[in-house]
Amino acid sequence: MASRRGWCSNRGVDLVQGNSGGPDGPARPDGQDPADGQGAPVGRRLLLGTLALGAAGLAAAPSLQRGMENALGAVAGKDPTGFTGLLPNGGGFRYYSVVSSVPHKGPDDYRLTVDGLVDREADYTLAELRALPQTRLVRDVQCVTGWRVPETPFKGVRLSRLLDAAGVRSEAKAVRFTCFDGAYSESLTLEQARRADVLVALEMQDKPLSHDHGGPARLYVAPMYFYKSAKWLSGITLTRDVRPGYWEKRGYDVDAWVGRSNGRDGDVPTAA
Ligand SMILES: Nc1nc2c(c(=O)[nH]1)N[C@H]1C(S)=C(S)[C@@H](COP(=O)(O)O)O[C@H]1N2
Ligand SMILES: [Mo]
Repeated sequence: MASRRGWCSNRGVDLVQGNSGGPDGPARPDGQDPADGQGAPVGRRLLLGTLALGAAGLAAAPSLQRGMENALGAVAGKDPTGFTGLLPNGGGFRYYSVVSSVPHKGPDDYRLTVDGLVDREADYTLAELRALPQTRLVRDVQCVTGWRVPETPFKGVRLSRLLDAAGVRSEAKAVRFTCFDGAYSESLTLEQARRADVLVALEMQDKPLSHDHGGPARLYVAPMYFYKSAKWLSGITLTRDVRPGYWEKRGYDVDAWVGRSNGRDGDVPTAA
């Protein structure tokens, strides 16, 4: 478990990390409090180092960004998986981003590319994605840090449809996802990616995906912890091997089945 210390070392929101756990349960997959220092001298040191860095980062941030962080900070809980605040009217959802600001994209400038080990590269506009057959799924959303939102509808295009359209070459064994926030990434094996409950989601809770929730399009991987569901999706690349994503390079499981990974065996699976 030692390798998992210090996951939270990223944003200025670390400034609010005194109240570990927040209103929604344990802050870490193993339920330990990273700030209590008990049996975790390294974690404690890392957290304090982060506090200093976070404060410096915040002081240097442009004022607009600072304003946003303050607004979020007012309602922020704490969480190791990124900069977080409760979303107003979010029905229990938390807002996550590993960067402090993300460009807004819509029908005029959103693009989703499919490339890598494919026969036909593709570049979809939002209108083109909307014109494809849509699949609606209703499952619980489960974050690896403990919070869960029951029966949340997601709707969008099955990822398998986009893969089939691109003609996946036989050498391809995995899929890498990139995001227009410029920082986040995710990955799935090809077999996982072809599951019927993996979508490029355009709607959540029966409304177009809001910017905060990763709109206009995000990945939605129903059977896995929510960090697999990359927001602001912009690229789908077929690769030979699984390339660990942003959080996976920082200690989270690549195969992130709810209830069977990340040491969270008590979670009820979100899909069959
Ligand atoms: N691009 C991007 N996608 C992301 C994240 C992120 O920081 N950036 N955080 C992940 C995590 S840890 C969670 S729990 C969910 C949160 O989604 P929400 O902000 O819509 O609640 O997004 C996942 N996808
Ligand atoms: Mo998360």
